[in-house]
Amino acid sequence: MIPAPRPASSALPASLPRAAGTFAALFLLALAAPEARSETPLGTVRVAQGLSLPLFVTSPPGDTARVFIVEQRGADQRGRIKILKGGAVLATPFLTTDPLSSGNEQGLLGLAFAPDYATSGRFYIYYTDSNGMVQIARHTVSADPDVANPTGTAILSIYHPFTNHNGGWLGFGPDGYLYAATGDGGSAGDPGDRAQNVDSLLGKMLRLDVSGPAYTIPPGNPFAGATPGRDEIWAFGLRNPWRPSFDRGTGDLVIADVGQNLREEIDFAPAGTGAGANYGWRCFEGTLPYASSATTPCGSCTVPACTVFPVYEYDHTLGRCSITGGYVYRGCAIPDLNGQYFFADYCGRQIYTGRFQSGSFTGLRERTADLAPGGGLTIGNITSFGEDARGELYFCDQNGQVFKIVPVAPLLESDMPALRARTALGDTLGSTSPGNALVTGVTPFADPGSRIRGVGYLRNAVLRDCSGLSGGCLTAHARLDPFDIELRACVDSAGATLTRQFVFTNTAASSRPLAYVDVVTPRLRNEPNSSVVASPGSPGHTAVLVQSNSISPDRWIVHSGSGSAGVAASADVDTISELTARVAADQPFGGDGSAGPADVGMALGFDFGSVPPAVPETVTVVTRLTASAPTGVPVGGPLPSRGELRILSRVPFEGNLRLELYLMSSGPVSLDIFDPAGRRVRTLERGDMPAGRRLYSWDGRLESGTHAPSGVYFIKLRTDGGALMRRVVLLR
Ligand SMILES: [Ca+2]
Ligand SMILES: [Ca+2]
Repeated sequence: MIPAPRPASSALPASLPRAAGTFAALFLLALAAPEARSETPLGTVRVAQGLSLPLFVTSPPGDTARVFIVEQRGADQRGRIKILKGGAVLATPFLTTDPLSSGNEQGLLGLAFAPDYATSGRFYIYYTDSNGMVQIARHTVSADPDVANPTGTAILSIYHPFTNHNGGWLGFGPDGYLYAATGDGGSAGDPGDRAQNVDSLLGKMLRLDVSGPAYTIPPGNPFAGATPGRDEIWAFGLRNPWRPSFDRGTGDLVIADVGQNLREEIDFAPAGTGAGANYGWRCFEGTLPYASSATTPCGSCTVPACTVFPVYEYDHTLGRCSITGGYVYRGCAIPDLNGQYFFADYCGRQIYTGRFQSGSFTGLRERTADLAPGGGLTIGNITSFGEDARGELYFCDQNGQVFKIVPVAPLLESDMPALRARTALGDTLGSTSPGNALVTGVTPFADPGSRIRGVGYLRNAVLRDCSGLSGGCLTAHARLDPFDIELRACVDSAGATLTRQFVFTNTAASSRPLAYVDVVTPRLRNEPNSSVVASPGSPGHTAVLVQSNSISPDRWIVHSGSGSAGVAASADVDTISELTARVAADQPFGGDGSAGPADVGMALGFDFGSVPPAVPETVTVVTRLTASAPTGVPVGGPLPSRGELRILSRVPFEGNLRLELYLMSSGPVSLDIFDPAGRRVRTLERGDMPAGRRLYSWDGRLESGTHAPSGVYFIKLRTDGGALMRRVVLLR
């Protein structure tokens, strides 16, 4: 179990003073500032049970299909990593370690996937081996993505004198370096005075560059090189850091450090800071003086400027005895929890939230009752929190259970960038980087009747993905204060249409203005004048845009939409340079001055005027591809006599697109993927091939390895006997 009951400390003075413990913000042009809203009720669902001492939960970056659970130790003393996938824990572990040491704080303690795990397959584990040594090792995934190669490579070994206080957290920082939190070596009161000793790796936060075969010291490590102290150390003065984390939204580092007998604490380092920080132990337990140190680089424990005190500490009342650190919530299922840090006490089983603000921790709130799972289930001693690829939070307990924190009424699952990315078929306008997300799917505009003025974006928006994809339909739920938005987008292969329906509901107490602009940048023919604009109908009716397609000029896209009664519609077409200029003039957004790679921008606007509270307003937009179905249908022309290409996956596809190539006779072949602008984005095959059948899959990535945006792509097979194309739709 984690952690051990602590022996009473003889170093503790008899009397000590009790220290005092001390939806994304949307940027809207036309709408009023967001109003205070009632908070989403929280709940807990059990997602796994029957595990053997689970004590960590994580996912590889971008892997929204799987959650990995660390088992500290089984009856055979082996640690395991198991995969939760499709609602069940897979029978075959992802990884099984050798037998480990069996102290109740020992075993397999940490797991971190490399930021480039999708391509490198590298991940790192932290464990105590059968001799009690702390080991950090690198492993790699096997050809089966659900199974790791069993044999790892030792990265770092640290002698550990006692069985307790092993630390055990691993995590990659926003700087790409691996951070590892070690404990002070154990026993009680840090008898070896190791946490203050910068020649020891114990009681430290370490920072390693693991991008090469062996680790190297990142530039900027405070004790690197000739500076006295171990080069690996990032920060020191920690007792038993149990579950630090990086805030995925800000890059801030949070360290929960388990105290001795009086104080549990949370240390905080804003992003880009914290090098060489002395978090105080064993000079201080929390803010309470604890003991002297013969090794502190400060020369003495009484140099206050030398110690970074916790931003929050609590005492051992209420049955509390050991902090379990968690995460700053950055998921999308519970937007009003954005920025709230979750943590728990292992012994008292309380769960709390609060917010890091201007160097302090504010708004502490107990969530234990909120998160009671009900249904006869009880939460045991909480050993860890976890964060999945979407930023949703989990926690696990010593009874073998893993719980997920969920909204009781999951109405709001997505913010706007995700909505845009998932729905704008063929539309890559705008960056999907946090803080730079153009909102082209739904956006208010300032001046009714103006052109694209009012293309909106979410200031500080974080790209998240809680959308649901079922059949050919995507559903998403968003909030653009004060409007709730329900989205349903469906691809009809037979009808060759994409139908998007938005239902806006004003949640404010009074009427509010609402306007909707649908910006489409289909990157059609390269010359803007090829666009044909059919004038919008009279107010309250339909607007139609027609453009030809650069890939196949004989085909046409008809973009039409209609609003409810009294809605004014307008339509407009811009070249990309005009669009960029408009966007830059209206809403400059940091770090990305380009509206996107599109050649032509089209905008279709609906102005609802002033919308009363609680009246659903609906917009339906149909994008029709008149000459071909949007799914796997040959683009046209005679098929090459010597080859055939079939799409095996259901389209639109989300993960892997499976293809079957059949060649009648051997010869040169190229198999490439193009975007709608005709640019080759990925090559799957190039060279001579024998006759016969061969399977391929496209993982939805560009040649650079990054994820291709949602949209239309063309798979082009070229043989010496001709070429053919298949059209597919990728939805993220
Ligand atoms: Ca050094
Ligand atoms: Ca401290």
